[in-house]
Amino acid sequence: MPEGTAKNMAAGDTQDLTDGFHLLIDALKLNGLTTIYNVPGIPITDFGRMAQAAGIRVLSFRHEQNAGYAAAIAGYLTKKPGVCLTVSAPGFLNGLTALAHATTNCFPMILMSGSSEREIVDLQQGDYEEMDQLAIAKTLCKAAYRVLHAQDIGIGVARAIRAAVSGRPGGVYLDLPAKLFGQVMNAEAGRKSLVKVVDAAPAQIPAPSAVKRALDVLKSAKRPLIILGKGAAYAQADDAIRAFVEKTGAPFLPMSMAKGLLPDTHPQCAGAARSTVLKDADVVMMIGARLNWLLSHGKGKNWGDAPKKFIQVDIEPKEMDSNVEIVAPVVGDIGSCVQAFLDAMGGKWGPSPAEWTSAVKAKREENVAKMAPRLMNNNIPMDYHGALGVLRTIIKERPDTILVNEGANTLDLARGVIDIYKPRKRLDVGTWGVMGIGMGQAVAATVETGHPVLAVEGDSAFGFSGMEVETICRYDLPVCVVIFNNNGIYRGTDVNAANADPATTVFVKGARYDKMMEAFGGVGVNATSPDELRRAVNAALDSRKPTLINAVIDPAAGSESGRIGNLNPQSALKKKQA
Ligand SMILES: Cc1ncc(C[n+]2csc(CCOP(=O)(O)OP(=O)(O)O)c2C)c(N)n1
Ligand SMILES: [Mg+2]
Repeated sequence: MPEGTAKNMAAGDTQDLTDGFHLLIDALKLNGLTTIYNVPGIPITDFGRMAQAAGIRVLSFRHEQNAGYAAAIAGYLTKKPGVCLTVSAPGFLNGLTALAHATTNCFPMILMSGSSEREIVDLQQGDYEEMDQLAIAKTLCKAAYRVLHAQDIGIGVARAIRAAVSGRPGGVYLDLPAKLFGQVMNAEAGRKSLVKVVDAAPAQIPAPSAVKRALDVLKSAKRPLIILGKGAAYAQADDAIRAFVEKTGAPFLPMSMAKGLLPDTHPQCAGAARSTVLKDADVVMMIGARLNWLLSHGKGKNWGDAPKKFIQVDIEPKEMDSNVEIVAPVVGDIGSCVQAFLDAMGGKWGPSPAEWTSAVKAKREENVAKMAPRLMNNNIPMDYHGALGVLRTIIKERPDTILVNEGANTLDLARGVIDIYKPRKRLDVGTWGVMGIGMGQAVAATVETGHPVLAVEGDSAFGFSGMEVETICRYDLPVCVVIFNNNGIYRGTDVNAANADPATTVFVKGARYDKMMEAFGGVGVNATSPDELRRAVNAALDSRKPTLINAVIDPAAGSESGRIGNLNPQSALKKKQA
């Protein structure tokens, strides 16, 4: 197979030749990967240009981490790997956090990074942006590959796609040495080397015996509970999941990104009675949800003393018994598993015990009623509830809007207050509780779905990706960012008793984030009351213009670490002295 640089080829032959640049473009297009989230530079600038010229949408960000978070959430929303493209060493490292985040959250993503001269890197002779990227990526993602020869690009891309989406999805690293792009080969042989991946994420059908075992346990329950995780939302088996949950009649609890799989206002939704159902349930069926810290590992005081049986539905067999005994593991993809449940349940499935469902309903109504007046308060400065009450109504009126949410109080309170009505309409910090996903997710969410985005951001959280408001303006995206500006992390009231430096958790007081948006031609609004906030958000969603609303929140309103202050370590010494 002829291979070399264009310079070595006789000028007349180039008609029948292709190169690494074009093979990579063709391989991506052949597999329907037509959007790339990118930051250009050596050695991938020309590749980005050529990809754009070839009809791929190449969106350039201001920082690779944000491009990476965009790719990760694109994967979640589409079930196809989201593609992030970066330069070598520092660009690669900037993208790596998002790749690890994608893997932890089970989002399919491919990080493609250019890399420097192999021979020099391996001898550590100090090349431009020298780094053994493959070795570093390996420990932080599901799979990592390097393509050294143009004729292997087709196979390399195919492997990356399969690794990202099959089984439990995750992040894949594809190392693309600079020399690869310029390699030339016969065009016909190049075409033949490409692979269109067939059935990239094969269905994984659960064993009938496992399905029966799970249904037997569920049927035996006096106080059943179904927990839906973002794995269930990812599956895009929305109708089957709804039919199954409704057929069981059991209360269900959505994890934050599973909200909207069934509407939060559904009569079986136990979101507003979370502590009651976790404590009192006797059988818990988890569907695409893991028993990690977000569910207190399935034990401890949140789960009460009553003995419980756990049923777990997950594509990853290793997930079973991760924290507590799973009496009925069901391994398979969520769509196939839920369909198997529906088929095996047949016509005869009694309703959930009425005593239980009415107790949950009563608790839920009590909590909702308690919350209602707080959400209607007109306090100035605004508190979280007054501002969130406004946003809750707006999402109710515009249920197709995608909510992006990060922060501490801004996250924890918005998660509880803002009801979601449709699947995959709430995107947030995920398994790690990571700050910085905001603007990347906002860009990808609207690019991938066409729906407008409402990004509800703590002022600290926003800062991690704030420069991407320029990106939002540049591509003229229908994104409305609302910053809950309480002058700091958790609160804006901390004081440093030791010297003149500000306390570690506070920011410039009275900052005007809205001016940032205006700097790039977007709409900026400073909102000091619930009414101003309502008008500004509605105007933004009507106009679809890039908008940033600086919502002025009482600096004293928040609490340390939002709802997870208990995770802060306490000194035994302090306790002794107290
Ligand atoms: C990458 C990353 N760095 C740091 C943190 C720690 N952290 C958790 S929440 C938070 C910011 C909370 O402040 P803000 O976004 O303003 O929300 P508020 O509670 O003030 O509403 C930080 C820095 C994190 N979760 N992720
Ligand atoms: Mg804050």
